[in-house]
Amino acid sequence: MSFATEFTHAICRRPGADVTGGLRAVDTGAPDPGRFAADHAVYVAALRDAGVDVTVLDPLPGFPDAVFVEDTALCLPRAAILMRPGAPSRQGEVGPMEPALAALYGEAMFRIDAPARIEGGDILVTAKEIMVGLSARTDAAGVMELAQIAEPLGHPVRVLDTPEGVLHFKTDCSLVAEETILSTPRLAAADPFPGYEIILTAEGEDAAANAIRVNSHVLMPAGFPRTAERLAASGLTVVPLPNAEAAKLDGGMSCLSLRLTPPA
Ligand code: CIR
Repeated sequence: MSFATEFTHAICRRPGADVTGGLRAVDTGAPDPGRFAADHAVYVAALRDAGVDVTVLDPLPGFPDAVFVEDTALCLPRAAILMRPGAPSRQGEVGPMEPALAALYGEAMFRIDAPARIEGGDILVTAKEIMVGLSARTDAAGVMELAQIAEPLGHPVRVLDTPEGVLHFKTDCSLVAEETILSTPRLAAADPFPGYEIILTAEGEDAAANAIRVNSHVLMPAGFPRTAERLAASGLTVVPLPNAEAAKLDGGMSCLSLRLTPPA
């Protein structure tokens, strides 16, 4: 196991009442703040069950998407990198994340500067590389700045494409074991993961692709039984979690936390 699958800490932020105004590609109705808060509590409990110490931040009024903390930073073993979200309404979420990260990383913090744009949801970290998907939220300048910071820290950066119409690269894939990626068929079609074992989401279950490996558990959205079976058949311990409210805002398992092990 490596830093890509093993973590001691996580940071989450509770959804606020204004989560109803979160960004969404297709409007299937606003999430219910009470149900979202209940799902979030279950998610935090699952992280704790997986063995991580979770910092839960208060809601951030005025930022309806602030519950999706993953997009604000990238946490590596030796440093945290503050992102610069491509969604203008989300750029103000980064500053308020800084103190929580500084408490764990001290001075080992970097930031992506304007005008580059990059969101954590487009970044898949494995032990041997960092993959970044270009998307409507992440541009080439963002990838270049990330590479300038991450490569000297020992993480080669590889740029890929996010499938057309998909919010983030990791909407369609997850690292579920050291060298095993869960992917939608539409992303895997371009053979973007040479050298990795691939588990495909089952037909009609693309929305199961955003899962997270946390220590010995794989947290995935509930409601995708055939993909869950495929993961279990590979020997993985699957924890299905309610995600209906976050899904209304195109959010999934990875978006709801920053997972990390602070530098010693
Ligand atoms: C957004 O559109 O930015 C939010 N409604 C969803 C962000 C999901 N984040 C993620 O996949 N990392």
